[in-house]
This record gives sequence, C-alpha cells and structure tokens, in this order.
Amino acid sequence: MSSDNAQSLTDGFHLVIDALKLNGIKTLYAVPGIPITDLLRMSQAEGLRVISFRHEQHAGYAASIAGFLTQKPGVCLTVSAPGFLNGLTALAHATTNCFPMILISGSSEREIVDLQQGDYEEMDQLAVAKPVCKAAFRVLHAQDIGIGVARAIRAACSGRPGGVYLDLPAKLFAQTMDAAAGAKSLVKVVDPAPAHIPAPESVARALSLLKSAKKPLIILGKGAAYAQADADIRAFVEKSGIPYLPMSMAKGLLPDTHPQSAGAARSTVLKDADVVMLIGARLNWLLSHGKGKTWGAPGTQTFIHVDIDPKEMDSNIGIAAPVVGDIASTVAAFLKAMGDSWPKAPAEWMALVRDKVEGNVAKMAPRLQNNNVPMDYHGALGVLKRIFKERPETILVNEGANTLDFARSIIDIYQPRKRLDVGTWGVMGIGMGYSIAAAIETGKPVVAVEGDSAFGFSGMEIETICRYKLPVCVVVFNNGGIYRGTDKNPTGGEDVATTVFVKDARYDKMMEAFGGVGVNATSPDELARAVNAAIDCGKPTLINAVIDEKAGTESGRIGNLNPQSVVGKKA
Ligand code: ADP
Ligand code: TPW
Ligand code: MG
Repeated sequence: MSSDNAQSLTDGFHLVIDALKLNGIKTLYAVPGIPITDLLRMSQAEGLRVISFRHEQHAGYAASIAGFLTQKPGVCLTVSAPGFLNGLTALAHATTNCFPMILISGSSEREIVDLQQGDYEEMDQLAVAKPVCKAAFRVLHAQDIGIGVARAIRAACSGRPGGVYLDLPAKLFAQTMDAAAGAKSLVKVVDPAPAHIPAPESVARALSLLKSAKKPLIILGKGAAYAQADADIRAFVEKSGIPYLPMSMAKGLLPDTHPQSAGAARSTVLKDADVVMLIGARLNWLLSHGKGKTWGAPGTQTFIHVDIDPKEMDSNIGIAAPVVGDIASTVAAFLKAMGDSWPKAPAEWMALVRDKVEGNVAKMAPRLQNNNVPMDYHGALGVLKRIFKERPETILVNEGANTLDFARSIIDIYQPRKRLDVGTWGVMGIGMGYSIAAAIETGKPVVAVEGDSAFGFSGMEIETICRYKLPVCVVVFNNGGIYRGTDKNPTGGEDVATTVFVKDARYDKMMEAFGGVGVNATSPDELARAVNAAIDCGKPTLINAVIDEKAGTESGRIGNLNPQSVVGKKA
C-alpha cells in the first residue's frame, strides 16, 4: 500500500494502481496524456510494467490479445475523448472475439460534460462505450475504486469473456482518503471465472449422439484455445478417434500434422459429416452459419454445441445437443463419462478423411518448394512453414487478405495459442499490437506475417517494438497493394487505382530508422536466412519480402462476399 506516511493518506492514483496489482495485473498498455500521465508514471514507480504506444488502438489490441493469452483481463489506458475513441475499436474487438479486456479511460468533469458546457475533451464516454462492450462502469469516489476495478475484472473474465469499459474522471485521481481505509476498500476478486459445470444430462445426450454417428466431426474454435484445457482436449479428440477441424486460432491445440487433423480436407468434412461437435466455435460467417452450400443437405447433419454462453445455442440453426458449460469442465466431464471402453469413430470415415488430407498435402508440396523470383505466396510461405516446423514455440501473428488466407492454410502450428490473427471481424490493424503483447506476455519469439496493406494500419508501432527491444520479426508481404499491385484507375486518370501503393516500397528502411534490423528479401533463400537470423538474435527486424504483384486474388478467399453491381463493371 503506497501512502503519504506523514498524513497516512492515499489518493485515487494509488488506489487504482493498488487495486490492479492486488488482482495480479502486471502490465498496462497505454498512451499518456491528461489525465493519466501521472497515473502511468506512478504505475511504473510501483512496479507495474507500462508499455507506452504510439496510438491507442494498438495499445488496445495488445491488451485484448494479452487477455486471450493469459485468461486475465488485458488492461489498456487512454486519455479522454479522442484517446478513448481510438481505444474503443479494440474494446469492441475484444468483445466480439470473447477476449477479456479492460479499457480504462480518463474523462472530463461530469458536471460540465452532462450540461454540455464544452469541457476539455468533453464526451459522455460511458454512454458511447456501452453498446460495444460487455459492461461499463464509472467510479466517482476514491472509496469505490476497489469495487469498480473488481467489477470490471469479474465482468471481463466470467462467463463469455469480453471487453469492459472503466471510466475514471480526472477529479477522482486527486481525491484523497485515509490510507488504512483505502487499503480496506480494495477487493481481491476471488475466482474471477467460476467454473460452469455442464448438466450431466446434457453431457450424456451429447455423447450418445456422438456415439451413434457414422461420420462425426469435431470443430475446435478459439474458445477452446482460450480455455487452456490443452491436455484434456487432445485426450478427448484422440480417445474419440474423430477427425477434427481447427478454426484459425485453434490451430496448434493439437499439432496440425496430427493424423486426425482434417484441416486439409475442410470442404469434405463440412459437407459429409453426419454429426458435428462444436467446441468453443460459433456458427457465424466463418462457418457459413451452419447451412448452405458449404454444408450437407438440410436435415442430414446434427449438431452438438459446447459453449459457455447459453444464448449461443440455436443462434443459426437448431442444436440437437446443447452443452452449456466451460470447456475445461465440459471436456473433463466427457472424458470421465466415456470411460475406458469408448468405441473409436468408424475407421472407414477417418481413413477417407486421411486420404483426402494426404492427397491435398501432396498436391500442395511442390508449389511450396518453388524458388520463383519475384516470390509468390507459396514460395515465400513454404520457407516460413519450414521455419515454424523447426521452431514450434514461435508465435505467428498474421493479417492481410491473400497473406492471411495462404499463411493460415500453409503454415502448420504445433502448440496451442501460437497463431494469433484477425479474428471474428477479419480486422486489419492487429499486427503490431498483437506482436508486442505476445512477446511481452509469453517471452517467446514472434514472427508477424503481414500484408503490406495490413502492416500499414499499425506500422508506426515498430518504434515501440524497437524501444522495448522485443524479439519481433515482421515479414511484410509486399505485393504493392491491397490484394494485388496491378489494378488500374478505371478512368485512366492521373490518380492510381484505390487498391495500389507506391511501387517498390522499402518497408525495411522504416525499421532501420528506429535502430532495428531491416532486410530486403527478393528470393525464398534470402527470406529464410533473414527470418532465421532474426529469431536467433532476437533483435527487432523487418523483412520486406518482395511478392509478385500479380500473385494475389481480390479479397483472398472471401471474394464471394463482395457485393456485385447489377449495372455491371466498366470494361
Ligand atoms: P472461432 O472464431 O475460432 O470459430 P468464436 O470466437 O466464434 O471461435 O467462438 C468462441 C466461443 O467460445 C464463443 O462462443 C465463447 O462464448 C466461447 N468460449 C470462450 N471461452 C470459453 C470457455 N472457457 N468455455 C466455453 N466456451 C467458451
Ligand atoms: C480495419 C478491408 C481486408 S484485407 C485488406 C483490407 C484493407 C488488405 C489486404 O491487402 P494486404 O494483403 O494486407 O496487402 P494481400 O496479401 O492480399 O495483398 N479496414 C479494416 N479491416 C479490414 N478488413 C479492411 C479495412 C481489408
Ligand atoms: Mg498486399
């Protein structure tokens, strides 16, 4: 407890810091300014690690992924109105992706804000935050800081995790109170994410349906990765003998090279499975809402859905066997109920899936060995695939369109929570924030595979990476634009097309400006050497990987989502 000994007083600043520390928060992701500059200074003095960013959005994305990686809320601190709004995208992102995060923003004087009298950075932040977060709280009195922080932590972590907003008006920080009373007012949250034990009958219903299946499939989502029940999930999948499909950020829960992985037979298993068990994955757009051409004919497939949020059941289609519980407790209950004599899934089905996987992997293999210059996606990613195989502890951060889609299917992941990407919204801009938090929270090397457009959304944070000397290697897949570098302005006018960037840009030189290592890589061999050297030395590195500007396709794999003009495109 920090206090002014002479008067035995504490204040809002110290109560906030003490409340966070009491609850095991070790790192703050932030941008300073009125009214939180001193809060960050004092936090550093009190032993919290404060990572100071160049833009709040990236501090926010860092906090969100820290939450995913640690099951503790990642904390982002911003100044009022504009700083708060910059952080809000990340708060909404955390909520959408079910990551625990707390956005703490300083705010202006309530009396002036509410009368709209034009205070410094005036905004009713609480009202603005509410629609995009799981919960929002404001603390007006120093003696309530302990409860405010406790409520924020519990709301972020319990049930379906999400983003929480905590509004701290500037005046609060300077409020003083008796130090002993202040210490007593703090709350250490007991069991912030209580277990949700699934009802035994729901477990029995699910297992009996699974047992009856001829062509069962397990889909693992990022909720399963978040749950940190890695050993039990693997044991369950292996005991069942059922092929499994990992969603993007669930890759590595079992190694992608596992004999039961159906990753390379995605379209076959989605279409042909008769019983599908979803574990921590929503039937949203990423799974075509569980219906339509991607799936089997209506009525031929039955679903088991494991999720902590009861409202998720029947969200898109009827669920035959809902299991509402936390994944760790649920998978443990499955294993227990399966006993020692559980029959493995029909061998013909697993063999059919295996055949398909091996065929597709073999078809892809030669393309991944190509030495084309300029590089195409396959040549460049073939190199990275081999590096991740040799260095399975490395964390992959990935965003872009083609850069994302190809990397997701080509780079195998071998350990849980080692692939971090654009998530539910397919958002560009997570790259550097995620890389920074991944390096800080895990101490592992990070390789960020970034489209040149994607990189641009957070590129300035390479200064942050250099400042904190983080072991991050950024590989910019530079194809000179969004999707391709070849588009033309339809009018033939002077402005270039809206999807293309400056030709032959040298992103590596940006890194050199901050003292990091910059490399221009034009061939797969140069790329391999540069990435290996970066991981070996642990120095901030940016590799400008020159990719054929014709290699990509519009919107990568989701071009079908582009609206089509009925009037028709200009020839
Ligand atoms: P993906 O994008 O990988 O398909 P989603 O983000 O759509 O995954 O789904 C994650 C789901 O996991 C959410 O519905 C969320 O409620 C659920 N979830 C998160 N943590 C847990 C947990 N510990 N136990 C059970 N379900 C969880
Ligand atoms: C916050 C729209 C989707 S993908 C993409 C944009 C702008 C960039 C693709 O180009 P990149 O990759 O990164 O160079 P590549 O290999 O195909 O050339 N704003 C936000 N999020 C999204 N998703 C977009 C815009 C978009
Ligand atoms: Mg590009």
